[in-house]
Amino acid sequence: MTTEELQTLVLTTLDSNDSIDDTKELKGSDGKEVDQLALLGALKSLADKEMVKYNTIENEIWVLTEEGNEIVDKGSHEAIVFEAIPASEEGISISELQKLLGDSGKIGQGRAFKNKWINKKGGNLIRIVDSIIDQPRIDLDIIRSTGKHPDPKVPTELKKRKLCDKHKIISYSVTKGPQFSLTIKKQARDITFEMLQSGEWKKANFKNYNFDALGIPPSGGHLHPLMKVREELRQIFFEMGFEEMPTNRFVESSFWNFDALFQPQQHPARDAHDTFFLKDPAVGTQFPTEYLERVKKVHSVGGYGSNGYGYDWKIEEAQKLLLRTHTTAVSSFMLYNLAQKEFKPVKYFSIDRVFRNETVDATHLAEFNQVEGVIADKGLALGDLIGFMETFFEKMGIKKLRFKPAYNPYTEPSMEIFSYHEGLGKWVEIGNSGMFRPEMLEPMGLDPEVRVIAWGLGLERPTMIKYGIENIRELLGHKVNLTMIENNPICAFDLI
Ligand code: FB9
Repeated sequence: MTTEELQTLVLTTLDSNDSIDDTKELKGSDGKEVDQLALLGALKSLADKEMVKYNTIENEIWVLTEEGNEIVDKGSHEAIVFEAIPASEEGISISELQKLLGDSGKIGQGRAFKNKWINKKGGNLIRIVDSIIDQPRIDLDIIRSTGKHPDPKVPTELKKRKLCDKHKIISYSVTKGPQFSLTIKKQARDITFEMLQSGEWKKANFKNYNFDALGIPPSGGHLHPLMKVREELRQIFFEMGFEEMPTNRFVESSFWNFDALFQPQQHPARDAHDTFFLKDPAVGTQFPTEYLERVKKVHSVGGYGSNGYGYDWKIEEAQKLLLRTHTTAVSSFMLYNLAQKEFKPVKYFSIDRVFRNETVDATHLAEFNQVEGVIADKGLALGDLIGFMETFFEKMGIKKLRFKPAYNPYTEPSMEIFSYHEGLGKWVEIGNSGMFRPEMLEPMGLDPEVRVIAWGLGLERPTMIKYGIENIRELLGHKVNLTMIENNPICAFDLI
């Protein structure tokens, strides 16, 4: 029944009976009890117009479960067992009975025994009483038709056998309101220009303001899960006393992205297959010239104890502008600036987008967010790097780490980092790390004593694992479902 139909039913009933003691008695046009929830909506708007007044009536009634209804219809399991056992001496074999009654047989046997209706004789079951009273069936039938039982203990017992449950039934008592009438006058919601012009507003019947109305929840922005994980990682770095590097420059020169990191100009990562080079502007020219000369030298002929790469280093190559392939490009710039001042130990971090011309697949896009930690201090060793990473990943909820020797042009030694992921039940590669090479640090002007340890990981993988996202396209891109963004919980690493 529609709200309008329900309102008419209430008004006409009130018109003829002055009040409705319990709307549970109200029968709809289909003769069935009206839906109390729908009725509430109808009553609310009639009460708003002061056409009726209503109070809520709460009743608790017992309602049978599916099994309870079955027992009323077919009898209790124990009664069915009794009926299935022939009244004869030899009775029936248990296996026979099992075949006959299936599971209900098992349940029924136990109770029939307990009720001292049947007993075992040899391998068979026999009756030990002539007839029985199926009390549960009787009681459940009473409950089904009345919603209660003369002996309140009975339904409670039957509830334990999951045969009935207590339900709260809401209904209403209704009386006429001061504005009662059989016709529902449309209420004006707002005073309009026309009403003011026509004076209509003087006799209009305005809808009351519902100051309890919650109103439309203000929709606010939602942080993308990646940004939530990013914020968590930033807090971890700040907790560990790190300073955030400025990463707001996606376009870098090949010099800071590669050359400064002692990555040779013919390195495969430096060709357009892996790196997005800019067409316009294609080159950058602002470089600290002396430093650039030292970089040229260490690449071409070596120095600082290194043989270098022994190739003809070209400034044209270093000038090429590109979309940074790693935030390590920012680290090189920051370490160079550090070398220009009185040395002091530093701890830097960066979390931002990097771009690689890679084939897009379920876990790789042409860009990802790199997380990087860099620590510079005199006398740092590999053990410090491992120690720092254990502390860092511990705060990410990642406990068991393993390190595998690896290679990066700008770090020696280098290590890939693995952690055992209980949920995935396997060792997961969670990042890369190493000690920046002297060929990178000393041309900057850093004291040879200064050691710089660094590690990096991606933001996407931990976010996907944390939010149970299989395919990167569900995390980023036009296929992302916004509800996932809207209602995904705040990221708390200790839950990873
Ligand atoms: O993030 C990665 N894996 C990862 C990280 C956390 C994690 O958390 C789970 C809850 C447990 C799960 C997985 N990786 C690094 C490993 C792989 O996913 C890898 O396939 C993809 N890598 C990206 C690069 O892909 C081309 C992740 C990204 C990455 C790799 C290396 C660095 C940074 C990001 C680095 C570095 C570095 C090394 C030395 C000095 C300075 C920086």
